[in-house]
Amino acid sequence: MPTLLLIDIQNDFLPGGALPVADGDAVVPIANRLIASGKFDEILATQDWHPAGHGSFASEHPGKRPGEVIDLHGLPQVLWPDHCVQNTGGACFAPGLLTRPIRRIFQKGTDPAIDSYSGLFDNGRRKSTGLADYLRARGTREVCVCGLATDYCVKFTALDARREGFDVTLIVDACRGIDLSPGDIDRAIDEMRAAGVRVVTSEQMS
Ligand code: VGL
Ligand code: ZN
Repeated sequence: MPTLLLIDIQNDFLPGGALPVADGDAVVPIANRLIASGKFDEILATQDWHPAGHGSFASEHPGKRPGEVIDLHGLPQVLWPDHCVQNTGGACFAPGLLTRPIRRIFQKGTDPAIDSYSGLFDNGRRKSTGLADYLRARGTREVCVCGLATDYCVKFTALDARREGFDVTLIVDACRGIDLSPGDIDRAIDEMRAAGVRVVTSEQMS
């Protein structure tokens, strides 16, 4: 049976949060149905988990605004509002998410000098979160990915998991995206498909 990966279903990505994803709260009941479905061996989650003053925060770069792209220590970096600061309410899981079945949480974005969209590696692929090794140690071959945001952390997690040799399924209705440039979400889904990610709806999972 596959493992379900819940990506960044955190308050700051919900409507009213610091980096709100439109309709982001809609993934919670869908994720809950998947969690309770009995179709998954194991439930794992990621959390965006930035220190205050993270390099991806526009507030750290005088004169820059969220949405602008800068060079951050050699990598292109979209600047974001301050979000998911460690141990703040914004970094907590969404209210109502069935968190008890989550066996392990992998936190990312903890290094102030580099962002980490993927749940497996930072954006420079320098440091691992331990998720890939964890899955291999458990003998997991297939992961199903859902959460926030489709065009950032969900996409980078799915692509890294493919690159690491896992079978990857995107549960597309259990994701919402940012669409900083209109079409980003659709392009992200195309990119995942092209990399061999299976794209299904939560209904098709049953
Ligand atoms: C995310 C932007 C910045 C995400 C995290 O979870 O998709 N997006 N940090
Ligand atoms: Zn972030």
